[in-house]
This record gives sequence, structure tokens and C-alpha cells, in this order.
Amino acid sequence: MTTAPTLDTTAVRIIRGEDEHLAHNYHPLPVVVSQGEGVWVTDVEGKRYLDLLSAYSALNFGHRHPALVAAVTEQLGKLTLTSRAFHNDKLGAFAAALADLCGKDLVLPMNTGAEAVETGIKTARAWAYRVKGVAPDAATIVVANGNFHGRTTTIVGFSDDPTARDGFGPFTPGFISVPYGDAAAIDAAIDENTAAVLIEPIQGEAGVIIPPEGYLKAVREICTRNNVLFIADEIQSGLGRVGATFACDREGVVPDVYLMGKALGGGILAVSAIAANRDVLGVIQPGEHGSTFGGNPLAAAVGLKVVEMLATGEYQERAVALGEHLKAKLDELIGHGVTEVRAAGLWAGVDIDPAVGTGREVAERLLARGVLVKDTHGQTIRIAPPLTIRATELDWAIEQLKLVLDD
Ligand code: IF1
Repeated sequence: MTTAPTLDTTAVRIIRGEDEHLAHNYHPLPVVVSQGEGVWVTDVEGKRYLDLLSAYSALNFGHRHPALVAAVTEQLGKLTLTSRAFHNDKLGAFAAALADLCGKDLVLPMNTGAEAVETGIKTARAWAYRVKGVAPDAATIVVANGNFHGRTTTIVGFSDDPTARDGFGPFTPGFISVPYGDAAAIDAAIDENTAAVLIEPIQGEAGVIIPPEGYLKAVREICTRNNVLFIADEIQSGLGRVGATFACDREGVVPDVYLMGKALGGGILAVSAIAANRDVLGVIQPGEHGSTFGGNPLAAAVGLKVVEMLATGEYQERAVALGEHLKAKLDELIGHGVTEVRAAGLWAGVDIDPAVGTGREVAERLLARGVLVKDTHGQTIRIAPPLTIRATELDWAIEQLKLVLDD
């Protein structure tokens, strides 16, 4: 049986040092990473690992992609931050390029994914009051059970994950949660006060949960028919991960609002944004929303390069081709330590047979074999390599998983 690696003194010292001054809001795997290049990272002992987490899809282009590093380095030598009290010479081009990628009129730039979600919520509520005519403070938003949209108190207030939610109340009112994948439940939850439906097109933290074929189309039709905004949280599923620019593209569905983050920053900076047409995002007036770093020139420079890279379609095509290969190889493990595989592009949720161990135990055994994955909710490990991974590297990683399962 492969066991978790014994840590050398360097790593132990670093980890113990963290204990003195670092809040315990995570339970990291026992590895101390010090370098990253492409799909590989190196720990403080010089051991290399293949990164199959990609910082939860923030590293779609791999560690320190040369084009992205160059874009940030060039901007670093000019201007990094002005706040939005003044214009800067990079934000306009980034906003135009991102709006074009989304097929929308306007972009509102922020920093973290949670901020993009909160921006989407505020925009939907403002639109409900100022355009739809919902009574003041009566707007509601329909969300899905099993959702993960971030860690703010408003967002965790509509989570059904006790670990994310318990002990952080009181919570923001105005959210109705319905079963994920059930379009009829959304239809039934909508009334004259409904501002929006907010869903992940594929649920990430829930374990890469792919809704039934036609669900997104049905949500789109229901929202259109009820004059309700369809807000797609593409923060983890978007920007090439599932073999398309957005997961909504898989059903040919265009939401009213795209929420983006993670990979938008190229794995270098926290960059997020929402995109919508003028009749929606135009409701936000000067001084009503923003942030100190939102739209800063460094973020705009890296975000523009990310959009340029996605505009080629190369990363989406790679995710399709390699994703099919990944799914086929993972499916071979069903019945051999794996009970279920869910995959879209280069994103998979693999349920581990409890007889083999928990997701965490498999992640630790993979760590010992030089592969980084993260478990989620007990038995599932998620696989999300950078979209730059080679087929040979993917095969090697899956071989390591097979060896762990056979241990
Ligand atoms: C953690 C997972 C968790 C997201 C979607 C918004 C956000 C996220 C669909 C918020 C962030 C991250 C947060 C990170 C671990 C990871 C995560 F789903 F990816 F696996 F937690 F559930 N919408 N997901 O996935 O974006 O504010 O983090 O930039 O909090 O531990 P953020």
C-alpha cells in the first residue's frame, strides 16, 4: 500500500512554522511547493509533481505560461495600480476584448470569484427594481442545491454545505434553493419578485456534477419566458476548461450574465469580471459598485492576454481532444476501485470505491507517486490539469491512479 510521503526536515520546518502564525482554514496535503513550470511543480526537496488540480481551474494555462508572464512583466515595468478614480491605458482594451469573447456589451471588472458573484447578485437586484419593477427589497434569486459560489456571508447563506455555512449567520435573505438539474423546480420557484436564476452550468465543488442534457436550454427558456436573468457562474467551468469558452456553449445557451474569475488572471493575479448587455449592466451607476483593485492595469494586461489566448480556440480544442482521452482512460477504472466518472473536457470527478479508501487517502497516495489532486466531499477526487498538458503526461498520471487503486 502506498503511504503518504514522509516529509524531510525542510518541509516539516516550513509546515510547523505555518502553525505559529497561519489560521487553520485549510487542511493542505503534506507537500511544500516552491516552483512551478507548465503542468509540473517542484517541492522544497526538489521532488516534481504533476498538477491535476490547477488551483481549482485558475491555472488553465499552466504555471507561469511564458506569454502571460511576459504580459505581466511588461506592465510591471510601467504601471500597476491607479484605482478607478482615474482611467488607465489598459482597462478599456481588456473590457472590449472580454465583452467580445462573451458576446456582451459591457464588463464590470473585479478581483475574486466571490466578488464577481456578489456583483452579479447586486446587478440582478438593481435590474429587478429599476427595470423589471420588482417592489423595493423584495427581489429573490433562485439558486441550486449543492452550489458553491464563494465564501462571503451572503454567498454561504444560500449554500447547503454545513461546513461552508454553519456558524456564520445571520445571512442575507432573498435566495430560494431548488434541486440542481431540475428545470421544472426552477420554473415553480419563480414568481413576480424573481430577479434571477444563479447556477453553475456544471457544479464544481459538488464533484463535477453535470446536469441532464437540455437543462441549461430549459433554464434559458424559463428565464426568458419569465423575464428573469439567467446568471451563469462560469468561474470554474469557463475559459476553456470543458472544451468550450464557456460550459453554457455545450448546449448553445447564452446566459444574460457571465460570471468569470480564476483562469481570467492567468494563474498569476486575482482577476474576475461579470459580462452582460447594456440593458442589464447599464443599471449600475457611478459610485454604486467597485473595488480598489478591480480593473487595475496589471490585471487588465494579464486578462487581455488570457482573452487573446482563448480567442484562438486552441485551448478549447485541446480540452475536447484530451478530455475524450481522459474520460476513456478513467472509464476503464470503473469497477476497479472507481465507482463513477463524470467528465466534461479536461475536468473530471472520479468517485473512489470506499473499499479502496477516501478521496483524501487516494490524494495522499497519489502525492507519494508525484501527482497532485484534491478530494471533495469524501469519496470524490477531481481531476483538472492545465489545458496545456500532453497526452503522455495525462497517461502517466492515470497510470499512477491505477497503481494506487491496485495497491
Ligand atoms: C476555497 C472549488 C471550492 C467557484 C465557483 C465562485 C468561486 C469558486 C464555481 C469563488 C471558488 C474555489 C474556492 C477555494 C476552493 C475552490 C472550490 F469549487 F473550486 F473546488 F471552495 F469549492 N464560483 N472555488 O468554484 O471564487 O472567490 O475563490 O476566487 O474557497 O477553498 P474565489
